[in-house]
Parts: sequence; C-alpha cells; structure tokens
Amino acid sequence: MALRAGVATGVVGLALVGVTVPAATAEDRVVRADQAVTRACHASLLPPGTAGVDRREVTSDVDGLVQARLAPGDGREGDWDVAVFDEADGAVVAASAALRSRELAESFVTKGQRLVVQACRYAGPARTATLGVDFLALTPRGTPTTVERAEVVRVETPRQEDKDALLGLDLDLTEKGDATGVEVVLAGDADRATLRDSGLKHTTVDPDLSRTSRDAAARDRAYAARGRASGLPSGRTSYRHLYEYEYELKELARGNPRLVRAFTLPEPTVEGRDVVAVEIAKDVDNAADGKPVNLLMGVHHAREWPAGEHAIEWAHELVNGYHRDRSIRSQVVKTRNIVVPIVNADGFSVSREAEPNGDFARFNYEMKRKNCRADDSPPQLRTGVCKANPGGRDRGTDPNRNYAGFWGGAGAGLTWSSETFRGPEPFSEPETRNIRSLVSSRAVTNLITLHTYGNLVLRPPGVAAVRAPLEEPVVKALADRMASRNGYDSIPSWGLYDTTGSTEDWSYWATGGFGFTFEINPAGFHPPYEDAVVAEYVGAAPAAGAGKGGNRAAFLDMLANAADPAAHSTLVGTAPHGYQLKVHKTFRTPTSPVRQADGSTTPPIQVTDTVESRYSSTGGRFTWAVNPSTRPYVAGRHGRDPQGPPQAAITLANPPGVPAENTSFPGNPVAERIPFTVQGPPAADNGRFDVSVSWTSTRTDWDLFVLDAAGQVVAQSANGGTNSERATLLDPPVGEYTAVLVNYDQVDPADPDDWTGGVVEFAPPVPPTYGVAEAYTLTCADRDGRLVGLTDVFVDRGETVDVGDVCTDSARATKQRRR
Ligand code: 0X9
Ligand code: ZN
Repeated sequence: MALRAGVATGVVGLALVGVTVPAATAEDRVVRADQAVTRACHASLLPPGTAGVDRREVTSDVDGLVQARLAPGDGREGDWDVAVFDEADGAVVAASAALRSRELAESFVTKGQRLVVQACRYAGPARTATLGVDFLALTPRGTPTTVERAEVVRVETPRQEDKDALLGLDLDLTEKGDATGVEVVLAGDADRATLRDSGLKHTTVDPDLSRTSRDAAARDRAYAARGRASGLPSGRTSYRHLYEYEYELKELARGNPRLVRAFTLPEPTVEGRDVVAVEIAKDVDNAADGKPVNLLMGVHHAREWPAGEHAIEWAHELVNGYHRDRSIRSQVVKTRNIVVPIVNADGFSVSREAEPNGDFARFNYEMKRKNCRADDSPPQLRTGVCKANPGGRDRGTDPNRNYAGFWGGAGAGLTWSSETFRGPEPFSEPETRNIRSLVSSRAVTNLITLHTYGNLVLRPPGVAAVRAPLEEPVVKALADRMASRNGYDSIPSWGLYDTTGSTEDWSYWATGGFGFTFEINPAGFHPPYEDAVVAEYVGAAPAAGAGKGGNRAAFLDMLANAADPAAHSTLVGTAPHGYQLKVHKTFRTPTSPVRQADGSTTPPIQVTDTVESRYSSTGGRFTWAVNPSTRPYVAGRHGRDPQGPPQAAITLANPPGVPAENTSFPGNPVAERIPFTVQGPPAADNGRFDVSVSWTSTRTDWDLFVLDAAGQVVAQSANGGTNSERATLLDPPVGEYTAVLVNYDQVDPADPDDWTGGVVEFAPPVPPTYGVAEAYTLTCADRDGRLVGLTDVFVDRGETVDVGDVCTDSARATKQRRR
C-alpha cells in the first residue's frame, strides 16, 4: 500500500520549508510485525513479507526532506527502528535506530523520488508501532546562491586585551593556538571585514577551507573504498551516521548482556530524538555497586565528528579488552564506564546528513556547531526543521556554554545567532540537562569530553579570572600524563581564550570529579578519517601521539586513574543485605555576573545542584567510591606563598641604532637583543614578570619577544596599531632571558621612531586561599525503604572514611530505636 503525501506551502518570510499535512489514514500509520528480529533496519531493503519488518511505499512530491517518525503503538514500548530507502537502487536515504520506539529518520529527497519506508521490530513485546511520514519542501530561497570563500587565519592575541577584543568580535574561534594567538574561521567577506576593522594582527593558515574540506571528503571515500579494516577496535573506516551509532551501541549491549547496558538519557532533544549511551561494567545492571564511574562523551558540537568516533571506539576497546586483554580487564572490573558518543544528536544529524561541501555559509549545514533550539531565534526564523530552516546553521544554543559553571561570563555569546550562544539560562538545553543528570546521580569520578580541534588536553578553569583550583597540581599531573600519550599540549582551558558555561567548569567545580576537554587533531573539525580518527586514536603517524599510544593510551590512563582509590574518595563500613545507602548534597553555586547585551551585568544566578551516589548493600563490609565531599568551587584556590620579595625592576637599555625592518621574525633573526636575569629564593621569588616597551607613533610597530636560555619564545607581544608592547610570563623559572625587539614597521624610516622605556617588572606569587569543608549527608534505608540511618560525612580526595555500621549505629538509627 502506498501512502499519499501532501504539501502545504505555508511559507513565511525567508522560510525554507513548508510544513506538510500528514496524509495517511490511521490504518496506514500502524506498522505491525508478529516477530522481533535483531537486525540492522538500515542495512538493506528487505522483500515484502520478511519476518520482523513492515513497509510503506511513498513518493516524494517535493524537493526537500523526508521525515519518518516512529512512536510506540498501543502503549507498549518495545524497540522498533526505521529506515528509508531509495526504491530504485536500494540505497539507504535516512534511518533511526535508538533504543525504544521513538525514532526520527530524516534526510534529503528529490521530487518524484520513490521511497520505501521500512519499519523493523528489533526487540521487545510491541507488535505494532505508529509511523508518520512527512515531506517538507525547500523553497527556491532555500538553495544558497552565493558561496563565499571560507578561510582559517591565526589571530595574534598576546595580551588579555587582545583576547577580549577577539571574543568581542563574536567570530568562529577554534581551539587551535597557544598563549599568544588562536586560529579563527572566517566564513566569508563579512567576517573578513570584521577582523580587518578590529586591527588585530592575523595571518592566513588555510586560504580555502572549503577546498580542504572537499579534499578531505574525497580522501575519506578512497580510504573506505579500500575495503580493509582499520586499526581501530571496531575496524571502522568511515564516519558513522547517527543511526549507526545508535545501532552499534545496542548491538554491543545485546552481544554482551552482563557487561554492557545500553540506555537512553532522560530527555529527548528538541527535535524529539532519543540520546543513546552505554554503560560497561562487570555485572553492569548493578549500578549501585560502589565502583567509581569513568565517563567519556563526544559531540557537544555538531561538526566535530571525530569526537563521537573516538568515544564509540573506546566503548569497543573496553569490551574487546575485557574479553581479551588482562590489563584492560583488571581495570574494567574495578570501574564503571559510561560512553555517550553523541551528546548533541540533533546537531550531529544536521551536520552529518548535509552536503559535504565544506563552506561555512549560513545555509550550509555541514559546519553547524550548536544544537537545534529555535525558541530564541527571531519569530520569523523559528519555522522549519533544523536541517532546513530560515535561520540556517545559526539556529541553536552552544551546549558547551550552557552548563552552570561560571555561566553568563566571558567567552559566550548573548544572541541567538552567536556560534557560542549561551542559551537563555543555565541548563536551558536538553543536552546539558542530560549530562547534568548523569553526573549528578552517579559517582562520576573521571570525565573527558571530546572536541575538535587543536591538539590540546584542557583542564579547568575555562576563564582565567577564576584561578586554578586548590588541587591544581594533581589535576595538572593527570592532564600532563594523558598529554604524554596523545602528544597534545596540556594547558588550562583559559589558555587560548576565556569561556564560561563549559562542561567541566560545571562538573569539576560542583562535584570534584576530574574533568578534561580533549581537542582532537591539529587541523579541522572533521578531517580525513584515517588521520583524525584512526591515527589519533591508535597513536600512528601523522598524529602527534604517534609512537606514544595516542588517545587510546590517554583514555587508558584516565581509566587507571578512575580505578585508583588515591584519586577519588572512599567510604567503608557495614550494612545489612538489601539496605540502600545514599550520600547526597544539595548546594547553591553562583554563576558569573550575567553579561547583558548593553554591556551591563546583572547579579549572578544562584544555581541549585543536588549530587548523589547510591550503594546497594550485599551484606557485611562495603567499599564505596565517591567524589570528595567538598566541592572544588569552595575548597580554595591554588597559589604559592612567597619565599622572598619580588625582584627589583630591571631597566632594558636600548642599544644604539635601529635594526632593519623585519616582518618575519624568527625566520628572519634581525632584531635587538637585551639579556636579563631572573633570580630565585631566597634573594627573590617571582610570581610573574612583565616586559614592556613603548614608542611614539601608533603607526610604528615594534614587536616584543622573550626568549629563555634555550632560545625558546616564552612570552611575546606583537600587536599592530599600538605604541607599546607588554609580554608576560607567569611563574618564571630562574635563569637567563633575552628580550628581543623586532622593528616590524616604521611610520617614517628616514626618521626612526625608536623604542624606549624598556623595563622588566616583577610581581610576587599569589598565595593559596583556603575555603570551607562540606559534608555529604549519608542515609541508610532498610528493605522497606524506611530511613534507618543518617549521618554527615566529610571525606577528602584520596581519603578512606569508615562510617561504621551506619544503618544501625547512626544518630538517626539510635533515635528510631528509642521510639
Ligand atoms: O569552545 C569550546 O567549547 C571548546 N573548543 S571548540 O573548538 N571544540 O569549540 C573549548 C572550550 C574550552 N576552551 C577555552 N576555555 N578556551
Ligand atoms: Zn567543540
């Protein structure tokens, strides 16, 4: 039987799609199968009458999108999947394979294209499901006309003012860079003009990003066409689609029932997709067994496809390793591992299903970053589905600016169209609420959130003004160890520029679970699979982790850290069999003062969190891994007590003459060099030095570099349009340094505008601060759920606290007995 599909053309303003009227009868909409068959619905179009499937033939009467949705039929859940095929060649057009029967398969079709919608009963008791098929027309205006050249430039941001100025431009910043500059995507001429007008110095890194992206896509086709397995745990050779992630996770669970549990995160996305995850642990269903939880996540950002690949490969790694590798097995049995490959399922589907042409125009969706929230778009741009809407890829909130940690501060966009739009309030998005719920309800002692790109291991905080946490040395040591495997730079998140509202700036500061961001690969949001996924994962050339173990080894280090009681906190005691123990804590944390569009700020929002962990007693003594009871936010800040006074200022004498103009230092070494010495305790103890110089005309340009004794640049300041430079080094090691002054440009070479006032100024180290200690509330409930024990517990990182016989010997238990 064929469904009719009609199109209503309710096109508003610039709207790209008309919403269709579902034309099928109620009868047409029920798909039925008497038998469940565990198969990939998207793998092939099966003949009519095949067990476990039902099908509908439809013809698209639009150039636009097809949407096939499933919902549970007659109230029973079960697991049905759906796939749409081209009838002529049998190729899969769209599919969806989440864990329940709530599916959305959506992709592009042409007018007159004959399609078969195949519904598959994968598992469970539901004999029926409800199918809806819609066609959405793209209006002519939906086709982008002008394709502009997208490029990557490096913008020099040596000083905090430059970083702030760059953030103020609201351009598409990457995470590739260093302390003095960052790579930025210019989507087209408007962005080019914005940057030019800012006066920030920049150089081209990739003049034609679209071409690079198209070349990458071509390499991907060739790599997959070889038909040989890669060195990845799964053997995979190409970027997965969303439905492949979904299907693979549930197959992993089906094939390893006691080891792997696939689950759906609490909230569907704004487009109605289920978000799928797996938990991997020995006796996986007993979640309250007291083991520490290690969480790996990918794809907060839609276009960052390698992030999802690395995450799902890690799931395969753990499963393969559990069966075949003694050392991995020994770590898996001590931990619980949760993997959420695609946090932003809507955005990923938009990016992954788009035409891979690599340009960053508003109506090209491959490079979409954010989620699909439309509520904050102007009313006329709220129509249409995310894959084809009048706001284009500008629609949405940046999930990595929407967490409560320091939300509302620097480095986040205030308007709907910003690439870093923070959303209307902390946790306004289903994606961030999903992760919040996971992290708040389990003892997530270790977390990595995967992004691309920049070859970085980032640790909190994301904003410099917050200062490092009191336990910075242990956090840094873990980050450094992982960075020694993947060859990335290990730096604080704020190193390139400030951000607020990112994942671990909530999770770490609120729960004490270690949290890091990896920025995978040196160049590109989803570069060739062979490089950005295979090589980066296994540690092979051309990855920076070649020969060092790659991300695989970095993830194994994180797993080992999760398994190590010295890295989290432990409660021990005794409890009768079947009794339920719980630690919980409710607290309020202020966001940043909330920046407003007019430049003012409003007071911080107080965000209430409840974190908890449960232990289900098996009788007798227990060992229960938890996070420290004091959250890092209140524990204090890292610092150092001065071991002596700061060193006295040093004047830098300007040598006679002016060096020749030089625009290519250090390639061209011509410059003036003035040595100076940094002293150490007890004579001096320096927390930082600042080297500064000035001159007369803002149209003259001197650049300043500071080299250490080995000739490495350790600080620099190289601005245009100013008449001064200031280079800063924090915690400068004792030793010999050289200030290098490069004559970049003279307003009048005949009458040189020489630099003057050269000085090195020293400041003392900032001492640590110590905050307050916080306790958990520990409760015990008996088999009937009655509260029989209640006590406060203070526990530090690395500490084991014996809570004794908490179910029979706590204050509450005593009170109960007296009654
Ligand atoms: O901006 C982000 O959310 C992350 N970079 S990405 O290019 N993948 O979008 C990094 C966030 C943390 N970094 C900084 N504080 N700079
Ligand atoms: Zn990202």
